[in-house]
Amino acid sequence: MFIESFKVESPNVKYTENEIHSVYSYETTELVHEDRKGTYQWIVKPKTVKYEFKTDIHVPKLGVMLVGWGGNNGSTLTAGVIANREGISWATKDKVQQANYFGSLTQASSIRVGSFNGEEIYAPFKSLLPMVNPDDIVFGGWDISDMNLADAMARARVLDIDLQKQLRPYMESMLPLPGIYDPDFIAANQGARANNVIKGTKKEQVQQIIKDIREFKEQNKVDKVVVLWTANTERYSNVAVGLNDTVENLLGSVDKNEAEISPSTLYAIACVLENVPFINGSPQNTFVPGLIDLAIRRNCLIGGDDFKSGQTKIKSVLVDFLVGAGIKPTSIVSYNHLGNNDGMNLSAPQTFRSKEISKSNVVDDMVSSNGILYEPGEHPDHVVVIKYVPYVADSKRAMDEYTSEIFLGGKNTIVMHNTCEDSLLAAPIILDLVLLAELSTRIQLKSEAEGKFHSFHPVATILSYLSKAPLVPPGTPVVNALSKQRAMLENILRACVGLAPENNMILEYK
Ligand code: NAI
Ligand code: DG6
Repeated sequence: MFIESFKVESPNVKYTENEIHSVYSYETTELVHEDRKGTYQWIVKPKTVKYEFKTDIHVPKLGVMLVGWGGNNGSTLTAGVIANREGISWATKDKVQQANYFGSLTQASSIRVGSFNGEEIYAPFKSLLPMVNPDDIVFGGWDISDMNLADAMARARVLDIDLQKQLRPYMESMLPLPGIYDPDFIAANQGARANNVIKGTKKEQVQQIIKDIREFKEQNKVDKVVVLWTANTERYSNVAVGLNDTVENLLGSVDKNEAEISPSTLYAIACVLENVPFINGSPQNTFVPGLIDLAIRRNCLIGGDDFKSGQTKIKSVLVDFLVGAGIKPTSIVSYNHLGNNDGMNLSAPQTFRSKEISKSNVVDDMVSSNGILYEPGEHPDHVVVIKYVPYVADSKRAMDEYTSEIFLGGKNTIVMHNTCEDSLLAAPIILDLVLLAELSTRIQLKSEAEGKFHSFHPVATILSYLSKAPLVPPGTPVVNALSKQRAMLENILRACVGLAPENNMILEYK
């Protein structure tokens, strides 16, 4: 059975007119490796830590500024939100289609809240805590191409033509602000669309982005802004002592107009200085060490990297299943071809390399979790191929071959083929990223050992479910397995309303 909303009644939860306050027992373990009578033993001690969570229930008017607003993802997301807000329906060759938010974890998935008369009861994910309604988001942003959003939507060739016709009047007047363009960081084939660029030194470019954010906030009367990079994949920038390894060196390099500071890092610096959350939806190393330290110092949310939309999402489910079932993946080969502008940009070796890295590291945690299957340091062969095929446009083809060793040396090969508009997968993920980033800035917590409430660590691991290569604070484990990422996010939000983590035990019926 499905219910629309619920309220938790518990001595551990208090709803006031400003916040939800919950007291939460975190059940965890402490490990020690000790000499016990001459032999070293692992001792596991279960422990309970008391936490308190405080969630500000005032949902702000949210502005979202996209870097790369006029790209396929940016135009598709903007179009999709307007279509939902305006309740637009359109004729396809199959049926009359109604706008929806399918593919969004927050808007279209559900959580289990309990059992009632022997029936499982589910509620919308978004009913857990007060969240911004995506229909109310005000969009803006930058693009190095000056095309208005209606023409950008047509250029993307993603949406049905009848829908495009209805959306055009809403989108014609939406014009991207000039962006920071540096041809050294993206493919040379992007030069032709760069007709809308910010001039000046890197320092002046950062100042311009700050000015743009302030003006956007003011003009649209929004309470909060989140900035998200959905622009071209850049090449990796060099990380070097004296260049970008510390806050001082990074900011000093901007002052000195150092060539190696990438556009994405410049946008991110501007956001952190302005205390505006910044999320990176592409694979490059925008978050150089000096920038991560700056975000930590200023307690400003940063998150990324690279949207986990299709092939990698399935990989982080399938390999988790195989390794979890005691089956040993030994070779994973992932091909994809696509014909949109992203594919064209990725046809250059240096930008492809950024994507290859983020697509390749996604099975590490699953492999290292099973020492029965894998020797220390052993890894499956893992190859990623991306080809640009203009004809297929945004309709990406992904082909995967997983070969595994099974019982008694047998081999099992699974082959998968997936065809899908890439931007229709990415747009709801972008939505979730900005909605969850905003929500997480309204949550405070403290453990029993901490005197004061504090926000989550500024490096937002809570967004991992949506990222191919989750950015984590130094010394924090990276979790790629999709089910664990979802459980982490859901269980933290449950904790904020005093609900126990979903443990799937259903002991009531045992
Ligand atoms: P796109 O090429 O259609 O859009 C990117 C836009 O960014 C273009 O309009 C371009 O003019 C603009 N741009 C480039 N550099 C800029 C800068 N420095 N400042 C402002 N604007 C700039 O690409 P698409 O398909 O929208 O993808 C965007 C990004 O998202 C890519 O990096 C892609 O790799 C990444 N991504 C996409 C996924 C998907 O499923 N669609 C999944 C994972 C990541
Ligand atoms: C080709 O790989 C283009 C990329 O931008 C991908 O479409 C994107 O990274 C999505 O990757 P995945 O592996 O999540 O489908």
